[in-house]
Amino acid sequence: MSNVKNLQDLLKTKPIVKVGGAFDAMSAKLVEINEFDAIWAGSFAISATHALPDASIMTMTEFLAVANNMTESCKIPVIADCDTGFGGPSNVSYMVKKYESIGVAAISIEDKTFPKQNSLLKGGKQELISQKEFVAKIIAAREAKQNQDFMIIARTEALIAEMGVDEALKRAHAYEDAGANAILIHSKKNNPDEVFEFSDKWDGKVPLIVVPTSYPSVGLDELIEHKIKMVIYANQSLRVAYTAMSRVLKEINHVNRLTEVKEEMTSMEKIFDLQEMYNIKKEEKDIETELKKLGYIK
Ligand code: SPV
Ligand code: MG
Repeated sequence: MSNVKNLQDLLKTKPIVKVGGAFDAMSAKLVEINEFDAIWAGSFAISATHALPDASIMTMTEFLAVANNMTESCKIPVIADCDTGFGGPSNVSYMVKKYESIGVAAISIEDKTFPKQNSLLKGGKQELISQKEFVAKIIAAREAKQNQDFMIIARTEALIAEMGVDEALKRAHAYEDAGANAILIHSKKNNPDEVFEFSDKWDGKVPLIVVPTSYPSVGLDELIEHKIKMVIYANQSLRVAYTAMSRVLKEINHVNRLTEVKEEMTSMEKIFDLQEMYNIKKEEKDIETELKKLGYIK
């Protein structure tokens, strides 16, 4: 089954679809190994791993290459965070073709101005383009996709821009009418109240998605109760990688010998498994057998 179909089926059959954030092929594989339903290729985490701001600095081609590494190494669906769509409707059209061709199951675009700044940045610039301009981008995305199951996620930043729940609902309805297959409603509040006000009033047909980074005490049960169909744990893997790496590097730099390091480290065996190192050994054996058959090796 294609991943595109797979994601749609998960949304239909599961009470809530759980998506883990990743920033490269290894973190994406860890999301898969730890049994999430799908992978979020987030612009914040990917920018951070390039030591760059999450502010439309990296190009589409750079983000695409990271997503491609994920789709090549994982079986579960990849959802690509495509920020504002890298320009106007024509850019969105080109972007959808590119992302669909590498096997991504869904793209997410948001209704902010380009260049955007991370939604949770203190004092960040959070300005929206007009509803009409964003509807034009969704139409372009809808027209560009080849597989009807490929998902266009429309993310409204109306709450992030402090424009209120009514504006968010008005935009979400317009985005659904234009062809969006899901709505991502984002919030920077430290409680889920405005998100739940939105979801309780939502009477559209397409599923709702949330990213509870700023309100982490919300329960999965509460999300389900309030009609949320997908939850994205966008950046926790990145943040724990930062903590673990900093901790062990600090220790290594202060010890005389490596055995003094207390930090728990993954064995090389586990990494060999992840990178399928033993496939190389098997391939070598197969080639050797062939070479023997052909008389090159006695
Ligand atoms: C991301 O993970 O890149 C997101 C979510 O877009 S947020 O960082 O909250 O904007
Ligand atoms: Mg992002």
